[in-house]
Parts: sequence; C-alpha cells; structure tokens
Amino acid sequence: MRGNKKELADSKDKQLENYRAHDEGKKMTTNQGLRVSEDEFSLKAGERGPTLMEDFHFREKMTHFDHERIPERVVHARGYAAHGEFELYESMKKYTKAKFLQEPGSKTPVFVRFSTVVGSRGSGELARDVRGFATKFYTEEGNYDLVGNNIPVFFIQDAVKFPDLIHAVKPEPHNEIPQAATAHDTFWDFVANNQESAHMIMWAMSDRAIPRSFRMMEGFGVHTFRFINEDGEAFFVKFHWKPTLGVHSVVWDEAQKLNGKNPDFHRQDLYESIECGDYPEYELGVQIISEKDEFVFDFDILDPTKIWPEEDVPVKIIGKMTLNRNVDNVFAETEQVAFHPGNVVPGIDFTNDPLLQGRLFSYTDTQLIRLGGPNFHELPINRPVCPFHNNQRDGYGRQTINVGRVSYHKNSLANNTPSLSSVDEGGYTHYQEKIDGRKVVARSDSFKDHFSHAVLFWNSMSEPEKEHIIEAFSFELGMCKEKNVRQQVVDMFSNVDLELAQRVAKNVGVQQPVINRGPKVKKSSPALSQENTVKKPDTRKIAVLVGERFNKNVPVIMEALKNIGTHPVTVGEKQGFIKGENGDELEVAQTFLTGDSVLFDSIYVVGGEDTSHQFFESAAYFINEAFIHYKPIGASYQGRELIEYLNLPSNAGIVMGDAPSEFLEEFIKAISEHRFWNRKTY
Ligand code: HDE
Repeated sequence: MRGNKKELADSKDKQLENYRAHDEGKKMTTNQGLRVSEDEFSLKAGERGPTLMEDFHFREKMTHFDHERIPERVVHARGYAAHGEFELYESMKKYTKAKFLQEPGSKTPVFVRFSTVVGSRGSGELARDVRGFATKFYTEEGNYDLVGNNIPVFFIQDAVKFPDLIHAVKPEPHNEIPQAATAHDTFWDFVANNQESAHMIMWAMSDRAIPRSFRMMEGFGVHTFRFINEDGEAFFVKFHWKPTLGVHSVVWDEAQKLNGKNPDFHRQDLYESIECGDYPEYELGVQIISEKDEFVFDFDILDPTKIWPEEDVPVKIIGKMTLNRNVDNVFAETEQVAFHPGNVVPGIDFTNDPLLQGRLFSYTDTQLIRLGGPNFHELPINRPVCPFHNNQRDGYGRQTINVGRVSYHKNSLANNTPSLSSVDEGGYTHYQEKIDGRKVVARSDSFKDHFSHAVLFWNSMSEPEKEHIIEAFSFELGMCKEKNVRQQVVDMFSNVDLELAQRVAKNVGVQQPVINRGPKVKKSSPALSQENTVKKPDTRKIAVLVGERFNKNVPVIMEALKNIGTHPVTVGEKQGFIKGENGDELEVAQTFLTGDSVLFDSIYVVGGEDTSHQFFESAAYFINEAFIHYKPIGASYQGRELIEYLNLPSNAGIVMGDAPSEFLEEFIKAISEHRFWNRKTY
C-alpha cells in the first residue's frame, strides 16, 4: 500500500471495519445462518423429558461456549489495549531508512497493549510489578513491534534464564500462593542467587512499579537495537516513550487498597480517558550511539541490565503517539494481538544482546500454543495494512484462499512469483555485522558488573523515593518466611547502599550488614527521579464531598475545575440530587459506599448546611485516607470546619479558602504537585 498520509493513518481502522459484526437489530441465526426460533428451551422428549441429541442449536451453542477460553499469556496475562496513531516530528533519515520514520507529519496507525507481568488474567492491576508497554506500528512496509516495559532494564542478561525467573516469581507451585506478587520466598531466593537482577530490583522496589495510570508511565525498548540508513551505515539505538502527563505513582498502601476497591483501576482509567477525549500521549525518544563509540562507555552497551544515562546520551524526541480509540471487543483485539520483538522493518535490526536474541525465538513459539496454530497473523488485529504474499499454506483456521497451484519457490508456472524484492524495492536484509568467535557457553566479562547501575539508580532518588524503596524491600522481605532468604537479600543490597540494607535488616529481623563491598559510584542521573517529572493538573480526578444546602459557589468552582481539564466528581451520602442554599441542584455521582479516597487524586471538602453526623464521619474517613496518602486536600465552607475539627498533624498540601478565585489558584497548584511528601502524617 503506497497511499497518501491520511489513508495510511486510517488504514488499520478501515481494514478492521471489514471484520466488525453489528448484531444489534438483526435476526438470530445459527453459525450456519439458519434462523433460530427458540433460545430458551432445549428440544426434549416430552415437557419433563431428557434433552435430545438432535437439538443442533443447543449443541452448537454449548460447544462454542465450552471452547471459549484460550490459554492466557504465560507472562503479561493481565493487559489492556487501545488504538491510536504515531506522528513523526522529525525525519530520522540520517539514522534509519524505516519508512515510517522519514517524513515529518506522517502518521502511522498503532495498537498498544499495557500489562502487568506476573498475575493471571483476572488479577488486580495495582500489583507491585513491571508494566508491559507493547506497541504495534502498522507501517506501509509491514508491522513493526516495539515490545517494551515501563522499566528500562531487565532482571537477567541471558534469555536461557527466563523460565527460571518466571518460575520463581509466579505463585509457588505447591500451593499456588501468592497471586500477582513478588513478595514471597522463591522470588527473593532467585534474586539473591542471581545477582544480575540487582539493578532491576531497585526499579521494581521503587514507585515505578506502582504507576498511577498507564497514561503516566514511561515505556522503554530495554534492549539496544540497530538503526540502518540508506547508505548501510548502522547506529545503536534505544527507544523511550515519554508520557506528556509525566511519570506518577500511587503509594503502596493505596495500591493494596485499590486492588480491593477497584481491581480494574488501570484499565478503567485508560478506557474512560479515551472515551471522554483525554487521549493519552507519549513522545517517542531515541538514544543513539554510533558504531565507533561502541566501547567508550564504562559498561557494555549491549547489557540489558544497564541504562544509557540520559545525561550522557541525550534522548532525542522524534514523534508522538496518541491513543484515541478503545477496542470494540477485548477478546478479538486485546487478547488475540500477537506481539513479537522480531517484527521489524527495513532500517531496524537487532544487536547481540543475549536477552533479545532469546526473545526472538520465544514470541512466535508462545503464540502457536496460545492462538492455536500458525495462522494467527491472519487475525484482524494482527494483519499488516500492506499486502502479504508467500508460499506458506494451510494449518488450523486458515482463512486466506490462496488461488492457483503454485505454492513453492522457485517456479516457472507462476513466473517465479511471489517474487523477491531487492533492497531498493524494500526487501529486508540483515545487517552484515562481522562476527569472529568460538562457540562457547559463556557470559562476557563486560556483563559481570551487577551493582554500578543499581547504585547509580539509588543515588538518583530523592529522599521520599529512597524511603519508599526501603519500605518496599521491608514489605517484600517481610512476606518471606525463610530467614535465610531475607538475610541473603539484605547482604546482597549492602553492595548498593549500607544504610538501605541496614534499615531493611532491622525491619525484617535479620543481621545488619556492616560493610559495603559494592562499587563506589558517586554519579547520579536526575532523569531517573520522578521528582523531576512533568507536573500538571490535567485529567486529575477530584472527589467533591458535598451535602445538602451546599454553598452557592460550589457549582461555580466545579465548573472552573472542569475548565482547566480536571474531573471533579460529586461524592455524597446518597445517590440522586441534592439542593444548594440557593436552590441549585447537583447530582451525587458516587456515594461514600461506592466511592473511596483511593480512587481519586485529590479531594475537595465543601459539605453543606444540612449535613448529618454520618456525613461528617464518612467525610472524615475520606480526608484521613487522602491525608496519609499525601494527596492534595481542598476545603471551603462547612468543609473547612471539618478539617479544623480533625486537627491533622500537618497542613502541607491542604488548601483552605472560600473565595473561589483565590482558592482555585492555590488548589490547582496543589493538584499539579500530585503528592506532598513533606507532610508529616503522624
Ligand atoms: Fe517478554 N514475553 N520475554 N519481555 N514480553 C511475552 O509473549 C520473553 C522481556 C514483554 O501485550 C510472551 O505473547 C522472554 C523483556 C511484553 O501481548 C513470551 C524474555 C521485555 C509482553 C515472552 C522476555 C518484555 C511480553 C508471553 C527474556 C521488555 C506482553 C506472551 C528473554 C523489553 C506483550 C507473549 C503483549 C510477553 C518471552 C523478556 C516485554 C513468553 C523469553 C526484556 C510487553 O513470549
């Protein structure tokens, strides 16, 4: 397909339209097209008699139902996806010939699936875990998949260890406990005995592992890939997605409560944001290292447990992805999408990162069992938007009807077609890297430093982030029953920071290490700290606690909050309408039973003149929760009295005021801040 810009941007949606079925208003039929006259009672021998085998409608309906489930993904089972488009800002011609990265302003349709790694398909979404961030670009040269995570490094350096890592982190096999959690003995036993995981563990214990929203997390390609330009020149490249809303997280207590209050919190947030036009946006960045600089760094640039510090290798922003359409059907699209880091286009190639090399095998292999055969590329969500022709044939569920008798290469009967493409015609050629070595089962010496970047990460954290990491380690190890495992992990992380290890040791009842044998790294990377991220109020959800005879300014303030792009939601005692002091009405969207402080970014307490004691009790619970989670709290009118009555131990992030414009200015600033870590909560 060599269409114009607009056509390319719409091409995936148009293609999917051919497969959509609109059942509403139609007659019910069997899968054979036969109209159905009865769908409530099966065919029986007499009204109270047994069901008859000849009831083909019953048999078909039940058989289909019996086969509805497919195996969940062995990792990343719990996920949610959306459609969108990627727009290029700046041509990458100098570095790559990939067509979708040539012309500024060009748009490519994309499909993105976010996921947790460890839990089953129905698990809570606020697990402390890595998040998958997989993007399929439907380019005119075929599908390009950037199958990344929200953490830029990985636990292991060689794919051969992946099954071990996953066996260790999944629920323990003798009792299948715990679900969607790393806080158990086998995981931490793996960590202590496979110390290449040190850097990744620092990230996993940080706030990055409990994101506020899929819309507020970064994505990383993790591996070092290769760009190749028209002249055949190659560059090393790392990919980054940077959310325009910044990188934000929840606190651990909140995450645990959210899993109960709303285990769908992240998918609902994504779904509703797209439905209401708050389209999530991520800028695509690349870090590029030229081939001649391969060995100038004090780490191996192919090691997936290392980052390329942004201060040393700047991230060049080259385009923006906008997610603007929810799926029509979660199974057909989100569940059946098949990503593969090996789906590349001319101008993008692999490196010898041994983790990446192993992934190139695993993804097709897993799709074969998960999607039931070799034809999963024909599923609508997986089809490229450009034509595809080859001599592959048959297999379960084959849909394409290949016409003609030739299904082999080379041939004379079909003029030797499908024919091959030269490089100039877009034929893919692998980069001709020169390799000289012996076949060995080994790890390169340059991969043997496991702690320098773990220390770099620790050095880059702000004080509150460090506290959160210490708490996370203390929670996770605190859940391990084997003292020996706790001790080994504490000893391991004394190589990162002695105080970190000592404080965790104290919390989990093991001996405090006394020496740091780790590398002496002084460097830090400010880009790693969430303290330095983008802070704005956009799309934040505010619970407005409101009661009967509310102040006349309340609707005015709510309107103003809406106008700046936040989402105020009324929370009260009962659903239905309440009246203001001047007769205005407000509809209560959520009650104290259905809503909860953890579901909101901030709360605004206004109350009313006729609120009951029960209202005050429930509102006090909301306020206390928001307070211990460091959230901005606003209060006006009767709400101020309540805050004063509660006598909270700190007023950081608490904005009080009755005059709408002054109050709003301060409150909006507080909402942008997201959390007030300097608040004393005891
Ligand atoms: Fe994956 N990974 N992975 N992974 N991965 C899968 O493929 C695997 C790794 C990632 O939303 C599986 O279709 C191996 C790194 C994402 O559908 C499987 C290794 C990164 C997703 C698989 C890794 C990822 C997967 C399971 C070590 C970040 C979800 C189901 C060498 C760069 C994609 C599937 C989606 C899924 C194998 C490591 C990202 C089994 C062997 C590193 C986002 O094939």
